[in-house]
Amino acid sequence: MDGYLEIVGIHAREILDSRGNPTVATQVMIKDHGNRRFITAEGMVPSGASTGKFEAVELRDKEDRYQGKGVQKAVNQVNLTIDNLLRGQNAMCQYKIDELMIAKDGTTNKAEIGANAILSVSLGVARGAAQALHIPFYRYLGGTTACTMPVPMMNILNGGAHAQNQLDFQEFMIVPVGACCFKEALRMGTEVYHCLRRVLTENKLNTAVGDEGGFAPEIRDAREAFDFMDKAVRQAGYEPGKDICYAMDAAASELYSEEKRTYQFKKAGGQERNTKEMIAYYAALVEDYPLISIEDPLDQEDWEGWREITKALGSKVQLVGDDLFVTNTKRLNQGIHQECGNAILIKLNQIGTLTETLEAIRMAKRYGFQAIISHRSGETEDTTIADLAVATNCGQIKTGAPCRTERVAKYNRLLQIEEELGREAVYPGRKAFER
Ligand code: 2PG
Ligand code: MG
Repeated sequence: MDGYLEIVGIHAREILDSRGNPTVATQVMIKDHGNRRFITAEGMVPSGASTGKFEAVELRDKEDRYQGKGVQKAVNQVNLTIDNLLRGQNAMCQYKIDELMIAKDGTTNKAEIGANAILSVSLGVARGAAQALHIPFYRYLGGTTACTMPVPMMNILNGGAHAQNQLDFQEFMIVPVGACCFKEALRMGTEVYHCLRRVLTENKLNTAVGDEGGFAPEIRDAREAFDFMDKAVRQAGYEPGKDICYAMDAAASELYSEEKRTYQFKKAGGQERNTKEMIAYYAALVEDYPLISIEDPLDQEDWEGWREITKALGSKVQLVGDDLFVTNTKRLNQGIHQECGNAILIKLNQIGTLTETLEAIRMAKRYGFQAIISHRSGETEDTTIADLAVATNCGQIKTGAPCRTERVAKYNRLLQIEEELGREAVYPGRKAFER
């Protein structure tokens, strides 16, 4: 039994995420036979607000408690079904463990056991194995080649479903491509963030923050957002386009009306744009600002529109499928073959297991797509995505503003990893966006 990391117990509980909504945390107990000791590790699951239609199912109780958002059913699935299923398994066999859970669930979207239940176990098992082997989590996941620090895409202006303002687009991010290392990138981004607060205050705008820590002022348009960002970047002593570039998440599925086949800018007053007009709008933004990445520019079912925008802008800008691909290799495969987008957003809970997440990243890389590791708008103190970004050498991470502990926890973990890697650490800067 030497070297066998036996799963001896799995226990989940209902905890709260950063929005005060229930989510699942699972502790996995492992018996390390070689060293005759027990290890406990935990996996926590995040939760989205602008969720894609094709994401794996997040099991919610839909009962009175917590306004229907309780996750007691998912907790019970872990404590009864999965505990029973996985006891005795070797925690180092991640693939097998994830396969067993997928098979037990039996649906294509994890609707039976719940992706939240399954993911909490998948992560807890992996973390436990890494702990037992005394190696950092990024090393366990990525092996000896894990050395690339991700370029952070820091969401400093929030709109859409993440804020109660009049901004329809969801996220405006700064990307410190000119930094020499992650630590400097974080400093630069954070300095800009503080300057932005000052710029907004000077303009008598609110500096309360949205779900991902970015400010949520009463602005209405992407151009207004980028103009304020330009000011903040310069005030911090940097040059837009050289030191700091921009990224946005339009989260356009949230704006799309299937009935009218147009995108509706309701928060800002009701303007409508069709697919062609949307593409022209983005093209003009790319001309006028150092915008290097646009996520979900179009609806999750508008494959034709995605083809068009990729043809029009794909050589100039990173086009990221979030709701379009939902970290799902089937959808990614379709996108690759139909030439829709050139990058995929990676969210563990969109698909529900570590194994499938790693498969999606591998597929993206094989076909020259970028992969961006991402948080959800509802987060916990779990820092798995920081390790995942380094492990996979993806080169990009999206984990919010340098504000709110559930966001900052990921940045702080990356600081720790960079220090640990020492001279081995690589910060790709602008190279992370090359295709
Ligand atoms: C997104 C995410 C994270 P949510 O759309 O990319 O920023 O938001 O978790 O609400 O889907
Ligand atoms: Mg998104």
